[in-house]
Amino acid sequence: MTKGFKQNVEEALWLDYGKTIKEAETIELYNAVSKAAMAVVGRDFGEKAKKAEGKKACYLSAEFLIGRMVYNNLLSLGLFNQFTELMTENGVDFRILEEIEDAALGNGGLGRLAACFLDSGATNGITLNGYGIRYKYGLFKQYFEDGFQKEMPDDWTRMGDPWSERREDDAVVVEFKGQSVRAVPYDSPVIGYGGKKINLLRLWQAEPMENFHFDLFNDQKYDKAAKDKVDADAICAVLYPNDTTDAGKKLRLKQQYFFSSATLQDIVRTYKQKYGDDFSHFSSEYAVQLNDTHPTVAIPEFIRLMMEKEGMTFAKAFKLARETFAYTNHTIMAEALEKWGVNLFKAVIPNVYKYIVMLQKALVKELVMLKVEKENQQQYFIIDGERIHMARMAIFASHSTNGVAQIHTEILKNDALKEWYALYPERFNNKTNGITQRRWLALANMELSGFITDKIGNAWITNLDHLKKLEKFKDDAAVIKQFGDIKRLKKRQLADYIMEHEGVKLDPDFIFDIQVKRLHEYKRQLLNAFSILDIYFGLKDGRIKEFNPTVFIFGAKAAPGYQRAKGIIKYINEIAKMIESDPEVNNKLKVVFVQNYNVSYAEKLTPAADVSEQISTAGTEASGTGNMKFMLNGAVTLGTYDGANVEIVAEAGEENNYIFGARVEEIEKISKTYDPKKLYEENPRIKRVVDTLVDGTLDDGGTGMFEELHHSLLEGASWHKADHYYLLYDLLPYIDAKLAVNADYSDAFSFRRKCFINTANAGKFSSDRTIRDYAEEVWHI
Ligand code: 26W
Repeated sequence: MTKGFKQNVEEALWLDYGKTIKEAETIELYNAVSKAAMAVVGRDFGEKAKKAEGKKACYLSAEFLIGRMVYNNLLSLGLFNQFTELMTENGVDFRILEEIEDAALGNGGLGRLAACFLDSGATNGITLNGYGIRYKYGLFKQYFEDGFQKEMPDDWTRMGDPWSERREDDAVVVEFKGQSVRAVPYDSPVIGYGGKKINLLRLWQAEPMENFHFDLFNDQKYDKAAKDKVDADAICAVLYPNDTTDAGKKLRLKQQYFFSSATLQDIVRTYKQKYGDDFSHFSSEYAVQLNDTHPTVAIPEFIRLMMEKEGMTFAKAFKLARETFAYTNHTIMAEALEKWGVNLFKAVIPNVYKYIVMLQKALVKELVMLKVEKENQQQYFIIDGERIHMARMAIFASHSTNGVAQIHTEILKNDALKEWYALYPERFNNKTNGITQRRWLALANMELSGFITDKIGNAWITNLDHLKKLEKFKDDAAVIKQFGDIKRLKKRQLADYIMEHEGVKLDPDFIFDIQVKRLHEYKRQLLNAFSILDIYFGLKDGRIKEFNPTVFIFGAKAAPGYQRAKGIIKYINEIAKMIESDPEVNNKLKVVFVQNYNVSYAEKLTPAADVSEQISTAGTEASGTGNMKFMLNGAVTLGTYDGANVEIVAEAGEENNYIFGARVEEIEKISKTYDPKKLYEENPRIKRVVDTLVDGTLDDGGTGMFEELHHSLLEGASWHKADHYYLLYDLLPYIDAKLAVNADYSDAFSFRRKCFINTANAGKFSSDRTIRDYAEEVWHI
């Protein structure tokens, strides 16, 4: 079979395009390679995955940030080497398929986590199938114009989608008030490493019940004839439609119901093929994991299906729901805790609202039974006045609620969800996030992979704890040197890539200090910017004398409607420009903000970092997963005591990382009396950097964005107090830590040794461990 792969590629090329490998366009090559690999997978993978023996976990997620699929799938199938050989034989660089675009069906961490989990499920022999939406447009493409973010649509299937199969025969109908649509599944294989286990990623596409109303068209009512299609298309058009208006909010809710309902109908149908009307085995056949609250409407939908179609009582359906569903919380940011207006909900899915009312009644009954005083009950209400609280529903009607890092779970238990923890302490548990080492080391950093395998064998690919065996080399100067040389090579490669894509020249002898993640105030990219400005002034004033040349690299997308985040991007781009044009410092300091940061860019950036910036305000970043990718690839973390950083330094040692700033307890203590203006007025260094926002040092093109940022730090706004994320509070300790990293870099051996120890202790952060914990403790698989 494997011998045939190369021939199959050539044959597919010839049959479909009449071309040889040498003649083929990239896209043709891509389609032929994918097709040949899909032939190895087999057309029946979807059926097999759906009907796999034993309990099946279903991961319901509004996002799957898969990135580029082809290399990963070739690796998993054991075809990667044959592929590269075939290319080499024909004089083609195997990296040619890097032109193929990412499947960017997600925003950030939550979506990428879903993708890592699927990889780990399949690799570990656990049936874990993903269910979501086949968006027509993924997350927007970003570019900069005069330093401002601009957005372009990401039509990711424009060149085809050879890794999916349309499964017309499995289509189901989803009903909204005044609209019915067909949900048609597109199935992609999730191939476990070694190719033994293949799970399923099923993405639903909304289509009109009838594609075309011939009669209307005949009556020359052309718009009407096409209307059903337009309305169906809207459901899957984009990820997170702008929800500033009611129409946008409705569309969001429609999306959530669309994929939740389709998935449950699908699961119930498959179940019934096996057990008929006997639902006594349901919760030992299926576990449903809700990836944040986005698919929570699946719970009342399940109860509806059981009662309306299967004639079950509410009590029985509710019990089954609780046994089946589990909920993961990914953030405590208030604005991300979903609530729907009752009227809006009723206008979209009145049929489901009924079951939410039943859940609310069951809740009150249980509160009484658990002896919660009447005056304390309202904080639990699923229907609370005019709002439906999705997180409350998810906790109440499931058997498990988990956070995604130890500190995050503690905050859920003791603060954000403490009233629920008091009620159901046994339901709360932690599952610290992880990343798949197949993509983030084996594929993204082949040089380091080769080095590691050379030292300790290749068992780390499926058991990352093996990395610990590297520790015995930590004082071996030759090994550390080799490790450092690989880093230098990855920095060289990134520099070439950035030259090509951004037109910016980087020197691999600089320190590569990288902050890449969604743009959000709590992640504090602005704090990083301030620290760079202080260093810049320090270098010019002669306050900073010794300084190892450093490039600060940023990558981030700002949500299109998030003006403050866009202001921060512009600000950093202006800083980059100012420093670049200053001959006094531009040989030591550099700033580059790369455009269109995505999974594929992350695969280039992560291996090249010396310093990983993880500087969120303590208590705000649920976990972070970028922090783990950098650690695995041998960077030191410059970060706060937040999210998974806490566990990273517990594994790799505080002495091998750079932790600074206020901890959660300290922030809590000062929050009432915090006065950023006082800090600003009393400390000239703070004042100087903050005032670059308004004193003409940097120009926001007349938009008022910088002024607004300045105001938000010193005066606040109606929705947030001044400097809500404590930038000014942490600024000086942060700069001290940054300068400490910089000074430590001078001793190459001891710096690389720290990096090496980070890699050696990254075992815990494999998503294989996370998934095994979910399987055992939540899904009981
Ligand atoms: C309701 C709209 C919405 C949707 C998605 C708001 C916010 C989001 C985020 C993109 C959610 C997200 O990505 N959260 C991240 O989840 C990661 C995986 O658990 C964590 O590592 C990150 O800390 C958390 O921010």
